[in-house]
Amino acid sequence: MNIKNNLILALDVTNKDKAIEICKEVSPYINTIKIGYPLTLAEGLEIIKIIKDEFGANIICDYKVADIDATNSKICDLTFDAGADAIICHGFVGSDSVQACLDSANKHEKEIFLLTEMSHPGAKMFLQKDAEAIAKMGVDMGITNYVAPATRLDRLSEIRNIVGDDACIISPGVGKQGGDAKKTLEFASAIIVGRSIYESDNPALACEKIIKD
Ligand code: FNU
Repeated sequence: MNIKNNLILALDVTNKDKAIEICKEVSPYINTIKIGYPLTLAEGLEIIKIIKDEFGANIICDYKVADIDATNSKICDLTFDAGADAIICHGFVGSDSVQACLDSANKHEKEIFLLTEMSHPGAKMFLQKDAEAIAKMGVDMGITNYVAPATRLDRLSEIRNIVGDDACIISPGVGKQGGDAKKTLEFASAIIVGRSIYESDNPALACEKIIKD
């Protein structure tokens, strides 16, 4: 996936008009938009195509897919049929569940991003101890796209070591969660930024600052 300025917008607003307004403002800087549960639950799956068609953006659906294989298949099929270019899937559920996501992506000629360790403090309670094993599982499965935290650069660096230089790592946690854009991009292929952009009085300027920093 070609990610302009190595910057992905997390479009976690809960209203279509607001979502379109933000996308318009940031479109000179951003070509890849992450849509998660807040916007999807507010506006329905149709919002994927609306944003994709209006802005020609890559859409990554952040549905953190984490179910049994049969259910994961259905979730991924519906998401790709709705127009998503990629979907974020949890790794902790194990290889059979992740394989179902991968099979759906391959069938639709789309991509998955495997979530290793999350960026929030609570990730240290359970997920962190298995994050390296999750990344190794991803490598064994031939997965080339990952999500790893901007809030703990030592962990991000460790995950980069495991998945290799050719893998694409997208990294949330820059800005409101405390992560630094430039330092994160020493290890990550792209950063994911939400509130620092969409809550800004001037989202375009916020993008510019992040890119220049
Ligand atoms: P912002 N996100 C995250 N940490 O923050 N998908 C993770 O480990 C992860 C994510 C998402 O803090 C989060 O849901 F796997 O406002 C939100 O959409 O910049 C975005 O990344 C961060 O938003």
